[in-house]
Amino acid sequence: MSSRRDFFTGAAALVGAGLVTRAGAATLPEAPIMTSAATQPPPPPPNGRPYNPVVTLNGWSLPWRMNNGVKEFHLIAEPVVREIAPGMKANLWGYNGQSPGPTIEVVEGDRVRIFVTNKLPEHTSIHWHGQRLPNGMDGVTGLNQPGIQPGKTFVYEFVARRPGTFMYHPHADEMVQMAMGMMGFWVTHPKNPAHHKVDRDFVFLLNAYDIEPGSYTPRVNEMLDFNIWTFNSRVFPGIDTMNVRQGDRVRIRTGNLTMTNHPIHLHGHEFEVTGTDGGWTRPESRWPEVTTDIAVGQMRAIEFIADEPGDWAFHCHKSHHTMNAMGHDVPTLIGVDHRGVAEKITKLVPDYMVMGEKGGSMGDMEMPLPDNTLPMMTGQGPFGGVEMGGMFTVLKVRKDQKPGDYKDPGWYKHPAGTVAYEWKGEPPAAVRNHNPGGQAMPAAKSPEVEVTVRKPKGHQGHH
Ligand SMILES: [Cu+2]
Repeated sequence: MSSRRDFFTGAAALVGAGLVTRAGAATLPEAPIMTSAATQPPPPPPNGRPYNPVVTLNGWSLPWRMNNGVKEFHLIAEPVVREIAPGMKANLWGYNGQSPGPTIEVVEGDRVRIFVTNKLPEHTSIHWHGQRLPNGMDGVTGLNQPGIQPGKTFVYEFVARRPGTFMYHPHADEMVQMAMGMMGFWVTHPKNPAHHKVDRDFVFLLNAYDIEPGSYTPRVNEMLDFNIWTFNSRVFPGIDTMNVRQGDRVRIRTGNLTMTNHPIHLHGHEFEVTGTDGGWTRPESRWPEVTTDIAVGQMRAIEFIADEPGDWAFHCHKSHHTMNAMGHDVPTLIGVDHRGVAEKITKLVPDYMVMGEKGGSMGDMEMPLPDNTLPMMTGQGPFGGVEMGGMFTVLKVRKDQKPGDYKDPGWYKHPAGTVAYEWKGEPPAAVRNHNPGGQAMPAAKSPEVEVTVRKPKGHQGHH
């Protein structure tokens, strides 16, 4: 496993270094490969202008080579195997060993040269979403450049003129290549590191896949019915938590490269949108929110002071986006007594379980699954099943989390008397609501149900 730290300290494990030699192109920068899907805490920049690095959730930032004042990066577009969460892997396309690709971090005013080598079976290109750049560097195949054919390397070069939050993705056979996971994050830091300074700066992309339970490769021609909703190609409980110190100013930057919008919701705090894909928002344009909707192709940077200690949910508010596959096409059975049916089926199929009679909860009862898929709603918390999947993680706010420490501090220890509890007093006498003057429901006569039919007036005897 190679990490950024390994790279900077010159450790071996640089799978990509061999590629450069094989290509015989001595001028190509190294293309480090990441083999782990874990969050790689950011080292400070080894050279160039100083900046405060971001933390990519379940991702990493791409090291560069400084060449006569130009920051040189090497991206390799290639098939990868991405662990979506423990228990499920997907055959995706990505960059440098992972999907999404590595985050690229540069500083406002940096001249940047990006080598892109295509190891996919078809042509590709990279569009630098949101950047000011020469038109011929914008990456739209056919419009701004020819496609990068398999085996070929293209060079993009421009000055990172505008500080802010960006993405990169192909503009070639886009529907297939993005459905396969080709995308990455880009941050251009302000020239003055004191500007827009925060204590923690998290980034990730919203992405989605259609992977049939038990299979490994996304269905690339899917238009709407995706079934795996991910933060950086991970689902809960595979998404790392965001661990911060109480009182930290926290920024979370998100870009949406799915095919639908996501109302992203934070518990326990209010935030403001301080940046979009167009740049920093003006302070007088901001208002407090606890949910912000992120449309397709948009980016949002939210900021808040993490002043409430605890384990706070952070998730997309579309409830089917906090579920994994197998949540589709299940009929609503709330209130339906199908015990008799279940009994008969159980005689034929032992262990058969009818879903949904008392709601959809499966928190304490996970069904046996085919290989390589995940439970619909899962994850264990300190009080039992969390019953979530997909786009869900936890913001952990702790008094004793050290500055620069991103390690998971474990579950929150609640002060005595601050957890919701079961009331155990005497129940009050039942009171029936007679609802005088209103339309009371007729009482059902067991076992037969009496149905009252109100006939329309004025039509009696006219049929
Ligand atoms: Cu969503």
